[in-house]
Amino acid sequence: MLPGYVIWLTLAYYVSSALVLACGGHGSPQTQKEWTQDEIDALEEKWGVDWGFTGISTFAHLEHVKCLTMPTELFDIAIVGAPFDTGVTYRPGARFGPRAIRAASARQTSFRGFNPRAGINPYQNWARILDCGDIPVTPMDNAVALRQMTAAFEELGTRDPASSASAYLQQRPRLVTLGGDHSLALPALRALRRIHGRPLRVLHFDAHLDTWHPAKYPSAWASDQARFNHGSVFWLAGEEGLLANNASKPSVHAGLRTRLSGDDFGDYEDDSAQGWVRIAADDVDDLGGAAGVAARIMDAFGGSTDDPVYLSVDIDVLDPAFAPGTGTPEPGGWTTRELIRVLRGVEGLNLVGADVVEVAPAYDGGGGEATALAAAQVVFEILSSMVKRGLVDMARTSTREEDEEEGRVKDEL
Ligand SMILES: [Mn+2]
Repeated sequence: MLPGYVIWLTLAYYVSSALVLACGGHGSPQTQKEWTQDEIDALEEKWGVDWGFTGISTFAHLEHVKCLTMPTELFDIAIVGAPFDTGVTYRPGARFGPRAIRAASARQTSFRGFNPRAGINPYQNWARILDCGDIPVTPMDNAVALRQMTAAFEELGTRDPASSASAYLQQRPRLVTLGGDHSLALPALRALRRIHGRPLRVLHFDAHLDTWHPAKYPSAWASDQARFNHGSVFWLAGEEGLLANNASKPSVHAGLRTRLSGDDFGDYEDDSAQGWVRIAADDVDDLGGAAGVAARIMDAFGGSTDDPVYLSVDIDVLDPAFAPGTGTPEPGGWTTRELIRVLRGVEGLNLVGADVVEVAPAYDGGGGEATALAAAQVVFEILSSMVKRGLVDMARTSTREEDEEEGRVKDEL
């Protein structure tokens, strides 16, 4: 005996099929119509533009391609989510960071994307910027997750660039990762070290050092796997030779204010031994504001150097008043405006990769999206800087070529 609903469903199917057949005389189905380009264009004009609050959530309404399964898809800048959060020491939840940042980026659109602080619209310039979706990182096994992220970054970063401008400059596509906890910086640096064939310099915004010697987490339960965590990520990178750090080419932390281990400055000594320069959150007062912090950073990098730089922004660099939704909040941080101004002040750096990490929206409270909004703005500033630096590189390269040509002409005279 069939259940009653099956009989009703079967009956409904036959009745609707009969109706479709009966109505067949009204013309061929729309799917078989031959659409002209003009008609398609008219549809695009009527329905193709999204409001900030409409549409499927991608970063800044950018085109979404799952780039890892589409190897022929080219881009100049990839935005990719790494929803990994099983390397945290306090609040978990940054696996929901990428989707929160995408949602909070909704008011960014290419047609209203002009960045008045930078003087360009990164979405309407030479670079093809794609939302490449997420790396499907396992939450079950951190060793596998590390391999997955490394492989994904390397695959995306070795792809040919989309624009002739990038190709002209012989540059690889740039990667901007939405975290995820800070652990993801290790696979990113491993991949970039291989892609660029040399160690990188890091500009690291954070309340914390993240160069903690793993042995400083006290435990009777010895574990090699536990070394890979969000507080030791740059210590590991230093040990692996991924960082260029030495006295003349240091990496830089900015926004520090964390408590240290034990009862001395031992953590700072470990940090200095790995070639880092430290700028504290309080320095924003002593250096005369955000511009002074930016100047100190540029001074440490030696100006607008060609050295490949990885920019890593832990959103906890902001005060919990501005970014409460994060893994390890520390009172006494910068305002969002101060961070934006520091980022604008260092736009001359050669950013080959970047991340915005530790956005844990569950702690944002009240649905106001404060932390994710800040993170989305940081990504916007990073994109602006990457696109702008590309323009500078192009101008410089063509000037150099002209100079060489003129030089040759002079030689002939
Ligand atoms: Mn941190």
